[in-house]
Amino acid sequence: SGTKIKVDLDGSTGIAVMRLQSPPVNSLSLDFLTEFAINMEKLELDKSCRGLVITSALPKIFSAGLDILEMYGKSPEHCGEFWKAVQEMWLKLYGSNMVTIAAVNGSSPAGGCLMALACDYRIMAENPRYGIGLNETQLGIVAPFWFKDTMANTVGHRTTELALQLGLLYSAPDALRIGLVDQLVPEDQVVSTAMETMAKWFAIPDHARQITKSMMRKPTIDKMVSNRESDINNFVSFITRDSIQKSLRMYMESLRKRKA
Ligand code: CO8
Repeated sequence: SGTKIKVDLDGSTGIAVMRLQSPPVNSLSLDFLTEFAINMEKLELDKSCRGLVITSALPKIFSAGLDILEMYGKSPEHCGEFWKAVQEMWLKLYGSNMVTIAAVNGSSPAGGCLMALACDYRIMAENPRYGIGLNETQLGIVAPFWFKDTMANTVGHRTTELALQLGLLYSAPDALRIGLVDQLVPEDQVVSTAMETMAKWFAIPDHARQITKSMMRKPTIDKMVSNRESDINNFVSFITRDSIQKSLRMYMESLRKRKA
């Protein structure tokens, strides 16, 4: 198995903890996404596993979202393969039969936010310096329809309209206020609270919960699956445009300048 994600399954509790450990910022590279998919497949098939907690092994950052370097200066073929892997991550997580809880112990922009949104429940560290949201427009790019749908399914249409147009990154308290996360706890209690929360979800019979989850999410998943090829084509033609490549370059430079 790989090295960017560490999974510990406790057979006695039925809970797997997935720790993202891809420094410096847990960006979702093609390698990372491939490892994620393999781990999800294993856990999904493992009858001793009923619940999954996703958290970060890095300080201050849950995930910086998609790896910008996978989208910058790359061939259309590479971009297409990368996008397919991003779709796969979402399909596996949003459609999981397990109880999935995001233990968001740091910042979680864009694709990081999508990953948290695809879980059943989100617990975030109460630190107001941590931001979460779909900030794509700030990079000059557009969140695809299924990012938008996942957000709207969580916080509603109007809030999503504001959040996506303005590319808002919400502080942890604001994220709680709009329902983007479900609960804030002190930083050192994010994972332990996720484990406690899991017990509540485990008290519900799996089959009834799974059918209900599927009923809520299937239309959104079906829509993406039936548009999967065109979504890849759209992404590739959009991301390889000169103007968009220029936006990405400027954004990466702004990240560097911010530091200097
Ligand atoms: N991809 C690649 N590299 C990254 C990324 C990223 N997403 N984020 C940060 N890095 C790099 C930085 O450039 C930096 O590299 P270097 O050391 O070489 O300068 C290194 O990681 C460390 O970053 P910081 O110094 O910025 O670390 P901080 O702890 O100060 O901040 C943050 C961490 C808050 C995560 C900050 O790095 C940040 O805001 N990053 C950008 C996050 C972001 O905006 N991600 C959006 C990615 S796009 C996406 O996920 C969805 C796209 C949908 C596509 C739709 C197209 C059609």
